[in-house]
Formats: sequence, C-alpha cells, structure tokens
Amino acid sequence: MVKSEVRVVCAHDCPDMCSLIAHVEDGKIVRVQGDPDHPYTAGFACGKVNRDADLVNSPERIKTPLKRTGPKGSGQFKPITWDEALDEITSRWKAIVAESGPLALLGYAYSAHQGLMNRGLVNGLFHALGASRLLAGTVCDTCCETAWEMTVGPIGGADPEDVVHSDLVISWGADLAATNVHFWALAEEQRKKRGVPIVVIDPRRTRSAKAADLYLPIRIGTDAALALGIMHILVRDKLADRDYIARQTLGFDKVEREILPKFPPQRVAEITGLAVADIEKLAAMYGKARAAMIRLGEGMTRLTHGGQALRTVALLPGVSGHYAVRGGGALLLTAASCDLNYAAVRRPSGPAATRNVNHLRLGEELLNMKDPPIRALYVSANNPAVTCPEVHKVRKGLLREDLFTVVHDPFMTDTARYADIVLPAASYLETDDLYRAYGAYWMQWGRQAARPQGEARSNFDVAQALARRMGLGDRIFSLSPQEAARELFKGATGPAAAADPAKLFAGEPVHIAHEFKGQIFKTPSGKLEFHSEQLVRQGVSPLPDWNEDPVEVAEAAKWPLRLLTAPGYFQAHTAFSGVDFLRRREGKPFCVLHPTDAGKRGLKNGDEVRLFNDRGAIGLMLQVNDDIQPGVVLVPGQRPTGEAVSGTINMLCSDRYTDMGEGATYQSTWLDVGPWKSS
Ligand SMILES: Nc1nc2c(c(=O)[nH]1)N[C@H]1C(S)=C(S)[C@@H](COP(=O)(O)OP(=O)(O)OC[C@H]3O[C@@H](n4cnc5c(=O)[nH]c(N)nc54)[C@H](O)[C@@H]3O)O[C@H]1N2
Ligand SMILES: Nc1nc2c(c(=O)[nH]1)N[C@H]1C(S)=C(S)[C@@H](COP(=O)(O)OP(=O)(O)OC[C@H]3O[C@@H](n4cnc5c(=O)[nH]c(N)nc54)[C@H](O)[C@@H]3O)O[C@H]1N2
Ligand code: SF4
Ligand SMILES: [Mo]
Repeated sequence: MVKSEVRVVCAHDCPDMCSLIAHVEDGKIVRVQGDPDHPYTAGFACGKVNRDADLVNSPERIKTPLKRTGPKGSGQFKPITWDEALDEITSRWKAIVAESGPLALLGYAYSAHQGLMNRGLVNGLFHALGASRLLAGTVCDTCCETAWEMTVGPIGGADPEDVVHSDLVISWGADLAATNVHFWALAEEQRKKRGVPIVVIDPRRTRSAKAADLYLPIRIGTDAALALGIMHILVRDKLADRDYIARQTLGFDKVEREILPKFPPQRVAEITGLAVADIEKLAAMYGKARAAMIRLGEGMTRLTHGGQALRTVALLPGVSGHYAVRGGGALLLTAASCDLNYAAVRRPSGPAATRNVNHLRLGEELLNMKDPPIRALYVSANNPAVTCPEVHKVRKGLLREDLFTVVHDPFMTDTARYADIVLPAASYLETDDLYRAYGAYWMQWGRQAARPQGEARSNFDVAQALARRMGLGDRIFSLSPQEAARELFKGATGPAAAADPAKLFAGEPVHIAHEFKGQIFKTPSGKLEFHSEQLVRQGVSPLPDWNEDPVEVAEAAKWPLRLLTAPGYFQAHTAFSGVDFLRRREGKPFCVLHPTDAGKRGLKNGDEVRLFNDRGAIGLMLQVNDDIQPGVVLVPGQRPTGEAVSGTINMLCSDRYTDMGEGATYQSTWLDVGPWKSS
C-alpha cells in the first residue's frame, strides 16, 4: 500500500482557511486532519471537515456528465461524455449569442470553493464572453461589506491573532464557536491565561453565548440602538477618547449633537429588550478597556436596516480610541487588505460593464428580465434552488422551457435537478489552488491530494475548456493553475506581493498581515466616517441612527413570529449535505420555538410543524427551548427539500434589499407556526 500525507488548504466558505493534512492511501483520501504546523489554525479542523474524507468519497457524488431525459425538474438524466456535454453547451451558447447577444447568458458562481482560481476563473469566463454580470455575494456579505466600506473603507479590520493583546473580546452578531472556531479558541485561551472577558451579543443563546462572561440577548435588528446607547454613556461618563476622535474621525460632533441625545440607556433598553444594568455594564467594560476587540458578525445585517446596524457598531472603536491600539478595534473581514491582481483571473477581457443581475434576485430576473431575457444559465458552486430567497420564483424560472441550464456540482442538488446538463465537479481536495483567508491574514497554496472521483473536473478546468470552445483567446485560459496563480502577483502590492514564490508554491502558509500602525481608514476623507457623504449620494442617512422599518412594522402587525436565521453547526448551507454522518448529526431540518410560543400553539418538542406566511408554507421538525426569545422562530441553515418534512426556508423569505449593498433580508420575514397535520 502506498501511503502519503499531503498538505492542503480547506476551501469551504469559512473565515479561518485551515491548513490541513490529507492522508492518502493508494490514491484514496482516507482522512483529513488539522495541520499542526499552521500558527493560527493550529492543528485542528472543525467537526464538519474532520469528515471530509466522507465528502470526497461520498457514494452520492455525480460520476459523469449527465443530460436531461425527463421533464425539467424531474431529476431524470442519462450519462454522456465530456466531449458531448461541452459540445452541446457551447453550440447552444453560440446559437443564443448569435440570436440574442451575449447578455442572454448568465454565469452564476459563488463561494463554495474559496480557491482564487476555481472561484475566479468561472467569473473570468463570463466576463470575457460579455455576458450579463452577476452581482455576486448579495445573498451573503455585500450588506456588511458595504457598511464597513462606507465607514472604515475597503480595507481589512483587526488581525484576529492580535487578540493576544486584547483585554476584552466582544462577539457581536457572530456565533464564533460555530463559524470562526480558531478565533474562538484563541479568545478562550486569553480568558484562561489572562482573564480576558468575552462578551456575546446575540438574540439567541448560542454555544458561544453559553460560554461567555457576559451575554446580552438583544432583540433582532436593534444593534444600532445598542451601539448608540454605549456611545451615549461613553460621552456621559467622559470615557470617549477626544484626542482620537479629533485626529482620526469625521463628523462625530454631529452624532453627539443630533443622534446621541435620542439614545439614553432607558430608551435603548426599551428598543433592544436588554436590561439597563446590562447596557451600563457593557458600556463601562468597553469604556475602561485598553484594547477591546469587537468581532463583527454578519448576523445583524441580514435584515432591512442591516447596513446601518453594522456601520454603527463599527464606529464604536472610534469613540473609545481602540482602533489605535493593537488588540483593539474591530474585525469583520480581512480580504480587502490582500492586494493581488485579481483582474488577471476574474476579468481577463470583456466589456467594463454589461447588465447586472443581483445574486439574490435570480428568480425575479429569470422570470422577468427582457431585451434580452436570460436564455442560458450556468450555475457553479451555488445551490440557488435552496439558498436564494424567493425560492418559489427561482424554481419557476428554472422550469422555463426556453432556458438552457447547466449545473456544475459534485452532487445532485435541488438546483441540478432542474438542469439540462449536469457536470460532475471535483472537490477542493482534488484540485490545485491558491487561497487567502477572509477572516485572518494568511495565504497558502493547496495541492491536489487525489485524482478526482469518477470523471469529475475542477471549476478551473471546465472554465478553460468552455472558453477554448467558445473561441476565447485570453492566455489565462491555457495556463496551468500554478501558472495562473502567478499572474495574480503581477502588479500586486503589500505583504502578499512580497511572498517568496518558492516557499508559497511548496505549500508553506504565508503571513500577509500589514505591520500594525493602528487601523487604516480608506474612506474618501482618510478618516473613520461618522458622517458619510458617500451614503448621502446613495440616499441613505449619512449619520448612524436607529429607526423602525415601516415594512417590517406592517409585517409584524400581521404575523406573530419573526424569523431568525443562523448557520448550522454540521451543515454549512447545503455544501455538506452529501455526507450522511453530518446530516444525521445536524438532524432532520428543524426550527426552534420558545416554550411560551410552543405552548400557546399546543406544540411540543419533536412535532412536525408547519411554518407559513403570505409566500407559502413549509414543514420542519420542532425543537422547543428557551435559547431563543419569545416571538422568534429560529431556522438554522438552509437544507435541501428532500431532507425536510416539506420545502425549504427560503420559500418564506422575500428578495427585498438591505439599506446598503443590496443584500438579503432573510430576517425581515414574519410568519406563524402551527401543527403540520392540520394543513
Ligand atoms: N434563509 C437563508 N438563506 C441563506 C442564508 C441565511 O442565513 N438564511 N445565508 C446565505 C449565505 S451567507 C450564503 S454564503 C449562501 C450560500 O449558498 P450557496 O452559495 O448556494 O452555498 P452552498 O449551499 O454551500 O452550495 C454550494 C454548492 O456548491 C457545491 N460545491 C462545493 N464545492 C464545489 C466545487 O469545488 N465546485 C463546484 N462546481 N461546486 C462545488 C456544493 O455541493 C453545493 O451544492 O446562502 C445564503 N442563503
Ligand atoms: N458551521 C458553519 N460555518 C459557517 C457557515 C455555516 O453555514 N456553518 N457559513 C459560512 C458563511 S457563508 C458565512 S457568510 C459565515 C457567517 O458567519 P457570521 O455571519 O459572521 O456569523 P454567524 O456565526 O453566522 O452568526 C450569526 C449570528 O448572528 C445572530 N444574529 C441574528 N440576528 C442578529 C441581530 O439582529 N443582532 C445580533 N447582534 N445578532 C444577530 C444569530 O443568532 C447568529 O448567532 O459563516 C461561515 N461559516
Ligand atoms: S474551521 Fe473552517 S476553514 Fe477550518 S476546516 Fe472547518 S470549515 Fe474549513
Ligand atoms: Mo455566506
């Protein structure tokens, strides 16, 4: 037996970007474990990825290209060869382009493979073709990203490893024990070694909240009010850093005059549902800390006023002055500080602008876009028939007889069932790629550890094959993954540009943190912007504030429960649904109600229940516990329809936009829950 250990990089959509060791026996991956030699991810992988040998070797993987034989959506296919599949795809695309122009094509690819080649080159293909352009990520992080950019600028936040210098850690709208396990481990170590307190602000008593020194069960959508309340107290108690405010920030005087008087602790308590004593306690801890690090989550941004919430919290370290201190400040994302030449892969050629399609409005655009309508859709590393809001519309769009749909995925997903052609995708363990973390300052080359299962091919490989058949002559479509990765360094700046290619391509993790000189602001003023002219131009209030959203108020008057959505521990979206062990660990798709709400409805733990609103009804299992608040229904993750009693949660969520970044508003969903049987 030939045994080997290959150093690889986890490509799942996760801030940590673990370095991993794949154990290979006779060409088969038998085990995946954390790499002990990585300074940050430090030898352990999460509970999901410890099972990634099961993911690659899953009997549910698609082995060959498939062509539809039954009606759309029926899931009836026959195997075909790669040549047949690629010929059919490109001859259909060429005919569509000849009749309707390239705008009739849409590439729909997102983040399930985080590798810069396998993620980027699919976009590069459609960019070069001049197709309609996907505004990718609106289902996920464009709201928080835009809110951060309007406040701090397009630049990374605090280095999570600097938490060794922090004297207070605040996890604000993130369940770190689920979604950022290495930061969580490092923060807990600081608590054990140095007594650094951890505060968690979350409407749900998460694993992280249960382990926290102070837990604030905030009402959904009220974070801006809490942050303004803390600012109010900092000013009142003379804990604001006036020198820092004068030197590094813009517009605080207006906030102090016009906004803060509206947010005394008593009013903040009424809005947030928190006790005045807890608000005072948090403000005192924060104001007296020397270096408080706020880990900002995306949780608070998945609703109508989400941008305003994140922006307001991101302003807090400007009042305390903690942005100047190592171990202080705020961390949302880090990727914007890695200045590689991404255009080489993502935009090799093609028009500067075409026609935009918002990622979360896929259903709407498939049904209603005109001149020309979308006639060909290529989905890669994305499962919109489950993960996109208004799933009914998405599925209706995918049923269009005049739409030619190709899905590239390792598994037969709900989306793939609607395809005309399904292509088997290689997993990250079967591909070469370059990675840079989005929640830490690391970059690493990940080597292919095994040959792809069956006839599976990587995103990179398929994008190149399609490009060549479409007659695109750009060099990037004929380079190897490593040659293509080298293109990213041409014209790159900062620590990533200084990486030694010999070490990098040998698989060594490369640290890409800038030297710490305090948080840099890349806003138009070069300062932290309490007042934002950019927001004025977007028609959004330029100052941080908290107001009720009239649409939410109207919905709340109609329906008794608000949706709370959060990642699953063992099922990250749908990417692990091909692993039987993890499916069983997560359990059948479920929702959670507070005992009061369950009692009122005569429902008990383990019941099958019906969740419904104006958009439709779905069926899930019920768990009853007081980790969530009355008036809320928690639905963790998004799960395929086949696993649930019936349907999937995005059947109940609208495709309305957030206030900033045109992001998704899953949590601006109101509904009711009743017994399943009576429906
Ligand atoms: N209601 C509700 N909906 C949500 C959210 C929520 O909180 N609530 N969260 C949103 C967020 S944050 C996100 S990021 C999205 C995620 O939604 P999606 O981007 O759709 O993510 P996944 O479900 O992970 O699906 C990715 C698909 O990619 C496939 N895949 C994995 N690796 C590869 C590969 O290397 N190549 C190819 N071609 N395919 C691959 C997987 O098998 C899977 O079918 O969902 C969003 N939807
Ligand atoms: N295990 C696992 N890991 C994942 C994922 C996964 O699905 N599973 N998904 C990956 C992806 S694509 C993403 S985008 C990231 C997401 O990661 P993040 O968005 O950074 O944070 P989450 O851990 O999702 O935390 C969301 C938390 O916010 C809370 N929350 C909801 N509404 C509010 C609110 O109004 N205010 C406050 N303060 N809190 C609120 C929720 O209860 C939840 O605990 O995680 C990535 N990592
Ligand atoms: S913690 Fe994140 S990066 Fe690490 S193995 Fe798990 S999913 Fe991958
Ligand atoms: Mo996401």
